[in-house]
Amino acid sequence: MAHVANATHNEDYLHHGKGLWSWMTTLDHKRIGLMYFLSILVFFFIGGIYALLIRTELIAPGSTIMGPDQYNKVMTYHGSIMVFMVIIPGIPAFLGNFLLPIMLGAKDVAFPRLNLASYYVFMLGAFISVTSLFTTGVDTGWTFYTPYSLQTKSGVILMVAGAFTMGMSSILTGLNFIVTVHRLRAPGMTMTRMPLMVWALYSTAILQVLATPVLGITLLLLIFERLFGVGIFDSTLGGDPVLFQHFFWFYSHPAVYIMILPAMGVISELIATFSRKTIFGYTAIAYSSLAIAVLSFFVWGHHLFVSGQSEWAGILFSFITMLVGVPTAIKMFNWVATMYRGSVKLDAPMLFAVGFMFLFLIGGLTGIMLATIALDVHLHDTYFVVAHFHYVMVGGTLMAFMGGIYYWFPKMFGKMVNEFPAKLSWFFIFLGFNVTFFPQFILGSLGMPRRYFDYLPEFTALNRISTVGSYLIATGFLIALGTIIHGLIAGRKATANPWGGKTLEWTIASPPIHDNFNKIPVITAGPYEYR
Ligand code: HEM
Ligand SMILES: [Cu+2]
Repeated sequence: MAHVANATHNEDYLHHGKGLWSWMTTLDHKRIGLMYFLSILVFFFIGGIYALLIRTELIAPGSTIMGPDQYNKVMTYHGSIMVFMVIIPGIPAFLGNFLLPIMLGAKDVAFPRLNLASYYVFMLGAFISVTSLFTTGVDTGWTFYTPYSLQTKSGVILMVAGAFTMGMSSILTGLNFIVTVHRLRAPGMTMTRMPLMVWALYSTAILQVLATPVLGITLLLLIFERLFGVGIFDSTLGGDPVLFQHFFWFYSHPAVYIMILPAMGVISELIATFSRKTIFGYTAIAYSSLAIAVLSFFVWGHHLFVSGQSEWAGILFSFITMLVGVPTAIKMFNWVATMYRGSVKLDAPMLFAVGFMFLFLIGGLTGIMLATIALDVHLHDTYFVVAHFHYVMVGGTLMAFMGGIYYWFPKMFGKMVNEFPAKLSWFFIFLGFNVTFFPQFILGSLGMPRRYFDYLPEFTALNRISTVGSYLIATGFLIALGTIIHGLIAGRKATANPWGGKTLEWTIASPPIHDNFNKIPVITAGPYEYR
């Protein structure tokens, strides 16, 4: 056995071990990353179908394709799938797993078995959540707010137990990444020589490990309360429903940074490579990731401005929330400064990076608006909020995710995708996104509430535009899917470094060998040495 393994060690990781079983039992971080990719892709298309159902219902006032009960469920599944099964695991578990060890000059993550276990725990959680579909369904929205989530007769327990389980997976991945960064860096790879993607994944991992347990406990309490009537959140039993909101957002605000920090890491890599320049303000970008991670623990109250918290608490949370704007702006300025006088090449990955900067800027600035208490009293729970968080999660995270996929695709599969359809997919996604979500800022400020299946007739025109936009986005993602499948089947062979990147993954073969490196590299300089 041993000599067979030795003989094949220089084979690329895709062919190192054959058959389904060798994939399902693999300890290779690269293969585990790809297994996440496939799963997340499936979830994303299911979540996307729910999105299209929502928007189609809202194409006209009154009931068009479903009734109010069904709408609430469709909206809940859309939100829960997209958050817990797509955007939280997306970049760290897929791109992170694939890249982190390679970027550090390591053969694998610190705990490969735990890494595979995390994948199965994630799938188990997803499975448990999905079984709730076979009950009467969940209609609470992805936030599971009490007291409604205690009263509604539906599969809340299953959905929540699934989210709890996926949370476990997220914690284990975070733990694995933290230890990997501290223990497995190649000789000479000091912390300040790590690629910015690694800094972002590291900051994210801290959040995953520290914040996710709070969600876990909260969801367990919710399950206990439903099963045994223990009286924690239910006021008729002496509990406090607002306590749930505090607990929930103590996790879920950091969770939005679990979604966006890795995206910022991807963007830093793309901007450096496609501007052919040493990244401007490396240290500032690296530490601003940590600063965002720390600050994100002290802002949760901005979700409770109108939930009856004290005025002082509101003012404090408002102030701290605005502080997050500082490290975020530091990143923005440094990216722009890197592009300035660089030889910028607008290949498909870079188009997504530029799209990210544009859309995330709008998402971020409208966040500052929402952090202003007086404005939030008006905008809370309106479509303004829906537009804001989609600009962050889709305009931000998903754009970076797509850019990252196109950028690292040649490394992963040893093949190129065609530039033209890749650019075309960007065009449809970018255009469709703005057509869908920009009108929602206007709808929200005019007072259209979110989470309703119906609206007043005067909101019809803007809603219709928004729905057409969602079909454009869907077209864009279908083109992207086709581009990727075509690349897999018929793509040109990729060289080791097709984009001229400078980080370690571009020094090894495409696709990499099973052990990543023939010889562990010795690092003598920073990650972006262009001249
Ligand atoms: C790409 C096309 C998408 C479209 C057209 C779309 C559309 C919508 C719509 C119409 C709603 C209902 C808003 C409301 O009534 O409150 C909604 C809710 C939501 N969406 Fe999306 N969405 C898309 C993608 C995503 C993605 C990628 C995410 C990932 C984070 C996401 C996360 C959410 C969340 C968390 C909610 C809130 C659900 C709730 O209130 O429980 N969406 N979306
Ligand atoms: Cu928040």
